Amino acid sequence: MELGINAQPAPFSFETTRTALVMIDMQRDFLLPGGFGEALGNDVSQLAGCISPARQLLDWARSVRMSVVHTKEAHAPDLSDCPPAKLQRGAPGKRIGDPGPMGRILIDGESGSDFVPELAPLAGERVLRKPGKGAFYATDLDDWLQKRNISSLIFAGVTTEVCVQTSMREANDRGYNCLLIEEATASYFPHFKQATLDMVRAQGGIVGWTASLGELIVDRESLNVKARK
Ligand code: TIU
Repeated sequence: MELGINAQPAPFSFETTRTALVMIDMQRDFLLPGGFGEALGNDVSQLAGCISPARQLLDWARSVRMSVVHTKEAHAPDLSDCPPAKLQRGAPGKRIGDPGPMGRILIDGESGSDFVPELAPLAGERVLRKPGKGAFYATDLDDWLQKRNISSLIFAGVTTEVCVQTSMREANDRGYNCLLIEEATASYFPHFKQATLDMVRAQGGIVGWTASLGELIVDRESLNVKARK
């Protein structure tokens, strides 16, 4: 199904069968107290507002049978995939692999690394563990998308200027058309989120497009009206 929506800096058109929703790192470690985000000194409450819009976006993607990828930033328990430079970030005792209230910080399999319940993946949706900020670094994501003939990606998740923007830039360089849904992403720093939205869509969409969630939801309702006729 070909859809076209209002977006910035220009309308965004995509074929739903050739598009994937990429939900970036909606994990307890970033969204809840006691995880990696808080260990780095951030106010995690800044991210709460994007959970409900992200869930609406996910419901919409499921309703149009779009491919869904849920990424999680998490490291192997032996830290073999965590470079020393990354390991040394943050205060001693609160670094990656250290014990916290949700298990070892940013370690795969610990409760902190899991998704918040509102954004839990369903069977058939791809869960992609990644050791870096970008979803394409040291993962099979590009191959996985190519095998499915996917050419457009809809992005959401946290944080806007770190893992979301890095992943969008990686995808843009690989030739994907990238759309970021404004309400479904958040930063610990609201002005960084705004700056990221601005820089993505500047220069004629140098990294991609941004759109309000309402553009997609409205479209779904108009599709339902069409389907009833
Ligand atoms: N610290 C921060 O803003 N973000 C991260 O470390 N990872 C993600 O953005 N997922």
